[in-house]
Amino acid sequence: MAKGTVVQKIINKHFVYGDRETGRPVAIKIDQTLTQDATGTMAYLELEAMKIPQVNTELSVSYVDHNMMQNGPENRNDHLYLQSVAAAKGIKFSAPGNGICHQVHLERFGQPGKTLLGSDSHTPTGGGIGMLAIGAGGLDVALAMAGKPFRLNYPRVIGVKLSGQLPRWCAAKDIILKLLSILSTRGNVGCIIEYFGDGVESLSVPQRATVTNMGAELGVTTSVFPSDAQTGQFLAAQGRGEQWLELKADADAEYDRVIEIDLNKLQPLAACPASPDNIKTIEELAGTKVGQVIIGSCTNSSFADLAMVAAVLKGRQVSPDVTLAIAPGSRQVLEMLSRNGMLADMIAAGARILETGCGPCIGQGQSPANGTVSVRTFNRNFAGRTGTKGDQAYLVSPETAVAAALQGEFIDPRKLGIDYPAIPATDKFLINDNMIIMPPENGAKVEIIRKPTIGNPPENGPLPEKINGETVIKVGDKITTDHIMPAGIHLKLRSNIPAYSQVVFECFTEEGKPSFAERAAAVRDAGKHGIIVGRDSYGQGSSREHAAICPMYLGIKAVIAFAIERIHAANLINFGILPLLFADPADYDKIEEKDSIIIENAPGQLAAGKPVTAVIIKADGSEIPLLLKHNMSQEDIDIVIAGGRLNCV
Ligand code: MIC
Ligand code: SF4
Repeated sequence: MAKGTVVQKIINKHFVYGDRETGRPVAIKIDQTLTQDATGTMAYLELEAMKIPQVNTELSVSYVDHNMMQNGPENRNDHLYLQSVAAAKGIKFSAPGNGICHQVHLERFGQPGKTLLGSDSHTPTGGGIGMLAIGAGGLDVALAMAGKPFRLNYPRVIGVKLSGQLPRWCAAKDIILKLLSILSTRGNVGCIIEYFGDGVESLSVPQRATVTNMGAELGVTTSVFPSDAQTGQFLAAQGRGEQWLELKADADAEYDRVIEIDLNKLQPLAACPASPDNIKTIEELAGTKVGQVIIGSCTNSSFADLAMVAAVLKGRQVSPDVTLAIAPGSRQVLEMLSRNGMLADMIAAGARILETGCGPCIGQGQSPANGTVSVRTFNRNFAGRTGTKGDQAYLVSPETAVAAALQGEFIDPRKLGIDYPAIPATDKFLINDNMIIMPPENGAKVEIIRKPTIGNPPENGPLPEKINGETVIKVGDKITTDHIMPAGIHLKLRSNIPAYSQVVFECFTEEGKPSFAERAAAVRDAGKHGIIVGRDSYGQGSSREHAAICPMYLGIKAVIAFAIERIHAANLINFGILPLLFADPADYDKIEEKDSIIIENAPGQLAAGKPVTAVIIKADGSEIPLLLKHNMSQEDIDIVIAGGRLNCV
């Protein structure tokens, strides 16, 4: 049971209540929170609904990094709301342009041994500095800001033993791509990854953060590195040396499973369309023509990453068949590159410099042309996320990306014929926190700015006695929250639930046929309850709670699948939607869209560890019994019965 691990030590230190047995719920104290704008507006509206005068954490930061296009007033309206609510509630505000939440948090606020809860699935980036950093829905983060403990299932700890050193031109990205090829994106719910072994020592904090960041794609709760001399060096270089503490597993630590990766044997890798676990070596892809290269995102835009890119580009020319775009992860990185002249080397080589933020990673611009290959240093390549239907997005290291940009096709960077460049030392980062706006002493006097595009969190009634359900949609395996709630051009609707709800499952709407929203409305108007049927690993990816709020708004009462991913399952519960599982997967084939699914005495049937009986009624009136299960604790059950967590607090 994972004794003597870093994970166990941090959980023990933050333990509030629960059962420290694998798979059982435990509640931990949260030291720090972060939000970003796309999930943050809803989180702060929820915090306001709780009537908490000031946050109850050691540190809470509100970042603006996702919605920065400002096409129309919505984005800026959100920013003004976020800045004013931060001032009112005692939260630091990182203004648009200051950088991507995970990158800035690592640079300026991350501390070994602390817990961090963030309303973004890549919050585990903080594991690179030895934090227990977990992604969650906005409502869970709002509750943490209110001082409530966070509930998780006591994890299975997977120890990943790293040995050796990364060969030249192989990168931290290749470590996590290798691990994705071993563990895949499904089946890892309830696990935490802990890195150990002598291979850890040579990895810098930003390299470790690349690994823990993309650990989100494994579907694990989080990933964590020990805090050692590298951590101390990074903190000192950020002017925060006094925040270092050593944190390592005991020599006889026990992991629930151990995976070994020999860094010496790694090769440059890519995640091929359309899943982060579809891994091939660059050698296998060599010669494939590339139309676009983008370097950036919270996975790969540290100073060292971009300095390497600049040094490779210096005096060279981007292939005329490629557009190369670079989005530095933080203003610290951008300012350092511009002061030391490396930005000029990028520009001279033909790079297009984008604003510091998420940008193309969340489909905000730079959509590739139809039928062309896009090579990105990002962490997700779900179908359509680039904004182009049928896109072909490959996820790679900055080394592989810059090589493709020069060559116009995939090439193993070791074959470029270039010596690996020397990168300027980072014993001192440039520190300029003037875009982090501190809250005033007395927040009570602050006026919260609410422009007309800022809505309210929708309300929900208690769970009905009888779920008189109808299957509104039946989907397959690995449905991501990007499928459920598209971002890209719709991202600006995040503060307006009625409008955003219209695009639920948009990717499955066929031309000329009614949308999911229209079908769900028809079910609701007929006095019935909407049901979503899925298969394995339903709700992968983004933490966006809109993937629960908008279906709730449309009258959905249950999701039935083989397995539901952690953050999404928690979001469903938080908004009063039942996360149910097939007791017998063969029943999936017996259900068709429009079939009725009836659950009599729903609240009465729900008890921890007990099955739920239901019946499928086919179009011809025939009935098929259906047995369902769930993983909800008694606390979860009470929340769903109440119609969601806001009704309980
Ligand atoms: C993402 O990478 O998908 C996002 C956009 O950062 C999301 C959050 C969101 O949807 O706002 C995430 O990872 O949680
Ligand atoms: Fe932003 Fe992309 Fe990171 Fe999500 S994964 S936080 S969209 S950079």
